Amino acid sequence: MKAKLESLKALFDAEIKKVSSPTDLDELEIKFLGRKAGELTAVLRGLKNLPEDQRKEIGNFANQLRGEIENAITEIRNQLSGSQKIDRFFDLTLPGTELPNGHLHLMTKAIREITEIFERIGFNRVRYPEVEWDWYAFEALNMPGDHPARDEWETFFIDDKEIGPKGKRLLTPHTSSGQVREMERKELPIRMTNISKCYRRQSDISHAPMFHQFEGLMIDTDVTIAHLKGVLDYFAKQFFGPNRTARIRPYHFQFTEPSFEVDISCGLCEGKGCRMCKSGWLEIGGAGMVHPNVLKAGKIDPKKYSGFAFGWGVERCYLMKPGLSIPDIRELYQSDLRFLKQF
Ligand code: FA5
Repeated sequence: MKAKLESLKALFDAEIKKVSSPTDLDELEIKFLGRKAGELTAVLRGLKNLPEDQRKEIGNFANQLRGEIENAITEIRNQLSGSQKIDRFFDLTLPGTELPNGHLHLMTKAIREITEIFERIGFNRVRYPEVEWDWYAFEALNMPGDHPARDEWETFFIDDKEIGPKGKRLLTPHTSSGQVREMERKELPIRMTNISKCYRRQSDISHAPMFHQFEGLMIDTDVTIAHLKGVLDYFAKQFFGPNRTARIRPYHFQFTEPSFEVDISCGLCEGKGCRMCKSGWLEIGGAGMVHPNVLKAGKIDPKKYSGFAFGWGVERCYLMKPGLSIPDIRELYQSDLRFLKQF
């Protein structure tokens, strides 16, 4: 048996020298180590029939030989694949593999566009906390603790029991919470846009539990509704197109007096009324003249100063742009690349 193994070794050493391609090597491997008809495999299988005293010695020798054959085959395989790479024709002029190019999320683009439009007329972008005190989100905005108007803001509270000097903590349900913070922080006059995430216990095709609002606030001496209307018209033209205008309708908010709802003329019928808009106008959000109680909460004298504020949803506003048709607002936040790549 040992003699048979030695002749196998001599045969392998001779044959591996003749190998010149991966196919030759595969054939050699099968010839010696193949599971069915490999010559060394057959010897290894026969070990169990040897007398006890020979089995150990011959077994060791056979296993050592198998290790040597395996190593030699691996080494030659590496050499062959290395040399193949070098031999292969390499065309330097071919274009490289292009890495996929990402792009900004639709809402990031919208926020940048809105920021720039207001910057051009001197409104600077600010940001205030998303985890807010009840005081800034409601109390300072003329909505005392048990006021029913609070229900309209379907709020997420952080911990109902934890009440500090500024009330409970909550996820801010609107960017109006930045109004009094801005009044506390800044010298007058104020011209700010606060664009931020807002949270409400709402979820359907036109409501997302997390969405964005942008809030405009201007406070100075002698600010009137005419200034508000001028800014709204300016925004309508810059954001939606030169033929669009804004209109205001009476409404009610606790923190503005008088209060309005703002509509933008429909882009399809330009205010005449069509199947899409019915009335010729599309509702965009709320606005009004800052309530004297809110100015007082921000330590501003309402006899000397006045101001306007407006607050709209970024998503709803952007989806009103011509040519965009998104059936469910929540799709914006499902991170589905097939959807997001379209924009
Ligand atoms: C407010 O939040 C007021 N703070 C707006 C305001 C500011 C009025 C300043 C006066 C002065 P309202 O709840 O209507 O108002 O929300 C304003 C806009 O936010 C809505 O018109 C809508 O575009 C958007 N919005 C509200 N809830 C959601 C939601 N769950 N998902 C998406 N957009 C929403």
